[in-house]
Amino acid sequence: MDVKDIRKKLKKSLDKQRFEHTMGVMYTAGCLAMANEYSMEKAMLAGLLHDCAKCLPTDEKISLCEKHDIIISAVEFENPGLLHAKAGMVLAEELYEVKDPDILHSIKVHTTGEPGMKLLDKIIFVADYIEPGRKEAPRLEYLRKTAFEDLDKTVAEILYDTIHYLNSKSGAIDPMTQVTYNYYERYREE
Ligand code: DGI
Ligand code: FE
Ligand code: FE
Repeated sequence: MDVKDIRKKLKKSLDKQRFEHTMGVMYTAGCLAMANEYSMEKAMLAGLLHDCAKCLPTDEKISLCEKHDIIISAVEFENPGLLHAKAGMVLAEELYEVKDPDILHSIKVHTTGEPGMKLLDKIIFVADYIEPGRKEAPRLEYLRKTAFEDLDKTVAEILYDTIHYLNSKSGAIDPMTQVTYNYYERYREE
């Protein structure tokens, strides 16, 4: 499926706001790829598809995962919003015909991250957080600057802010978010 068709299909399956966010992540991922001598095409395609399952009803996200023997954790059952990453990987492969394992993997881990992420994983993780349409997160100006200077440090700072945000609203922290932070904490300076 070519990128134009993917874009058309996505526009129909995402709400307006999510589609705008998706465009922002696609272009931001492209910029981060330029800054890191990574394939711009791969980064933009991953950015385009990272939230492809975001607007599916919970039961569809669950059945997409179950069909592919993806284990759904207790935290994911309680916070089904988390499932759009794993379900997105399945949908990107099945519906959008993506075969590139790097792209599929970056979609899978884009919400919680994971220890020892590859460059594309980090590009998508960071682009998702700093894209121009994001308004609500704290320290956005700072993170948008460091993203182009030190990707690992930016991953660490985003995880730090996410964990603090979840704690402040008593949201359950996915064990993967925590182990990812434990791994990337070494890249924080302060
Ligand atoms: O899909 P997006 O909104 O673009 O971004 P995302 O895939 O990073 O999802 C962000 C949401 O996920 C945000 O509301 C915080 C939440 N989140 C991230 N890590 C965790 C989490 N929610 C819970 N309960 N636990 C986590 O560890
Ligand atoms: Fe997402
Ligand atoms: Fe997103």
